[in-house]
Amino acid sequence: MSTATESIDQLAINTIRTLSMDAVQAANSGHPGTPMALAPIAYEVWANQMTYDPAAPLWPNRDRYVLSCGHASMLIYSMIHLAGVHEVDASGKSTGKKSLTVDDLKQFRQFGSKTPGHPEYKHTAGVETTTGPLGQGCANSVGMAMAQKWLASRYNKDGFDLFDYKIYVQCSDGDLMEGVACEAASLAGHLKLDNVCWIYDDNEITIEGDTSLAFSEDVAKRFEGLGWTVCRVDDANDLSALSKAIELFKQDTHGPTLIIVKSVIGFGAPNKAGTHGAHGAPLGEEEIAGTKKNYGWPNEKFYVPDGVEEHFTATLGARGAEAREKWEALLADYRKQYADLAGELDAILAGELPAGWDKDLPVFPADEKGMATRSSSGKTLNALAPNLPWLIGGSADLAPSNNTNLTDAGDFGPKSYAGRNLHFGIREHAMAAAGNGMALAGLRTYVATFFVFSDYLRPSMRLSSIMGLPLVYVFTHDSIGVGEDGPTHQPVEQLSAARGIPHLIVLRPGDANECVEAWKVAVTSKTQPVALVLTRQNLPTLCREKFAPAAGTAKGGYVLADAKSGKPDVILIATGSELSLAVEAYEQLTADGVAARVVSMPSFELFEQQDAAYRESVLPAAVKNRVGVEAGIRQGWDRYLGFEGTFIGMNDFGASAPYSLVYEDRGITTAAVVEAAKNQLA
Ligand SMILES: Cc1ncc(C[n+]2csc(CCOP(=O)(O)OP(=O)(O)O)c2C)c(N)n1
Ligand SMILES: [Mg+2]
Repeated sequence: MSTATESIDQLAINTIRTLSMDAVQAANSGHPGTPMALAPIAYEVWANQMTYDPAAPLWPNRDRYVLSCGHASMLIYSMIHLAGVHEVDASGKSTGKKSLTVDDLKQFRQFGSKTPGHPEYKHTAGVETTTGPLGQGCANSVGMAMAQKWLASRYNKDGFDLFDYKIYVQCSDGDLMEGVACEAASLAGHLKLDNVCWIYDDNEITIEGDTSLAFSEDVAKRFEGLGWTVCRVDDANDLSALSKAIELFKQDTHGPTLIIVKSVIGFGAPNKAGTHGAHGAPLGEEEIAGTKKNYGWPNEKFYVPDGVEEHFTATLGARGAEAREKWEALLADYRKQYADLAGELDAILAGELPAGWDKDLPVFPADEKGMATRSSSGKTLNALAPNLPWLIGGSADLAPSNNTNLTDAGDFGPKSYAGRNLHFGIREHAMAAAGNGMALAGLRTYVATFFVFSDYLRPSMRLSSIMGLPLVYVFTHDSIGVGEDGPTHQPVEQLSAARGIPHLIVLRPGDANECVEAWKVAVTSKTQPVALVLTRQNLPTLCREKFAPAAGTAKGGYVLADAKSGKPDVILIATGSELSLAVEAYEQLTADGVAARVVSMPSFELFEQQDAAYRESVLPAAVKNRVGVEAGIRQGWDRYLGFEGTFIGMNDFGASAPYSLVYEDRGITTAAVVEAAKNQLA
């Protein structure tokens, strides 16, 4: 390394540091110490290792950089600024402007800025995924790596290596303490994902102090046990050691790589190294002035020395542009030879569905005995799969119960990445986080488990929503209808809890044909995750000549059966498995001369998206006699029932017994609905 390069390296690294210090100071909040210490690592990855074109931040074959320790957000913002990453418009095209200007850095953590407290996907070009909840970025990266492998298996051809990108993750003690990252690491090791590299900042400090307070395991041994290649860099400032470690990763074809790097938090600030001050709070003006003096810098805020941006343009920029141009030429040739596959790629990247995706969807005939919605879901999924080749997913070891297996689609595993059946093992949280990573690549991904275990993956489901990723959650065994497995396996509050996540569409179809409609909603959703909540037990398949068409499902709520006059005195509202109770009650009430209406309400969220006139037509404000029935808690139902409505549902955990007995015991029965309706009228 010549002195000239050495000095530009150091100049660039110190610029990352000073920008981070200045931004945190200006915001008077945030973490300056970690970006300062990790600046050389980010520098090495961006300037010398990643294949990434700042002018095309969404180029499909770009290497991904994930800052899993999102509290160090000024690190990625400094990189985005210095590397000159372009802003993109809604269609993903460069606007030619910078994603982040110095002014954006000055607005760090301010309302409406492009530099929020933690990195947010879609908000800032150059941010690949939303991070902040420790562990999530690590687990996302495993899904990103799975997506790369699958894309390569399906679309790479001889002479056409369209997908060979790698994923670099910077992570911290907190990331590696989190269970979700360990689940994901275990999965990555099993799958032998040699395209993902975690660079772990072993700085021996977290918020409460020295990691020895709570963390004394041998991380290297753990990861070796998980099937990772582990290497060490003793000093985060040693660029040549970092470069060697990353070279090892690039050559390793055995599995994922963990690079354990020793750093000192706040390195570069003379006095605050290792103190809380450098950790979760600004350094202070005096400290910053001292540091800048040490660097031989002017005491100027947000100062970027000449040559630094140019250096990134000459390294990352030149390398990335060349690779991208080559790739685009390659894709143009690919188009000629593999027009159909190229067409698929266009659709994937645009978030579109192929023509005819819905042509084989089933229509289920009326049937008293009926079938479980988990079964109609499995049939629907298998009718979709052949016509939607990038529909891919799996379960946390419950595929036979969730009915998520795709016939003839093969398994995705360490020996072949071509299959579309994913096997997450019993790792619900990592499953959802990896699902997010796959959805980020444009794959129509679904993940599955028992509904009660949605609690195990909830933090990642929340992030699907925050990021606007249309990940599909297939949750079966949706209530006390589970029966004999008992209260630990019977969801009670989970429906209400799922509805509590903004933007998540929760859909609990009431029969087989509503289930088909629910899948249509799921597959066509572009910016909202969808949770399908499905039964274990059989439900009657309603006669759609007698009752309204199941297409009403897409509106979230619809009039399934009405009073002859069209002017009901009482409205019965039900979801999922309780819909048939409401229908039976309706028939009894009608026979007794009561003017009743049944509203099927598979999705509160979709119903709320309808205009006021439609909602009024389904639930006329004047009709105050209302009965809601759902085998869950009342929370959330008051919106439709008001103060005076009656709710028939759960207010305690279930019990281990044949499910019909549990329903009986908890008073969720047709007779109870009839009685409640009559009491309403009285
Ligand atoms: C899931 C989760 N829990 C808690 C936090 C709050 N938090 C932010 S940073 C941090 C710990 C920081 O320690 P470390 O991960 O070692 O990062 P470093 O301070 O070394 O940069 C915590 C607990 C969080 N962001 N995510
Ligand atoms: Mg730490």
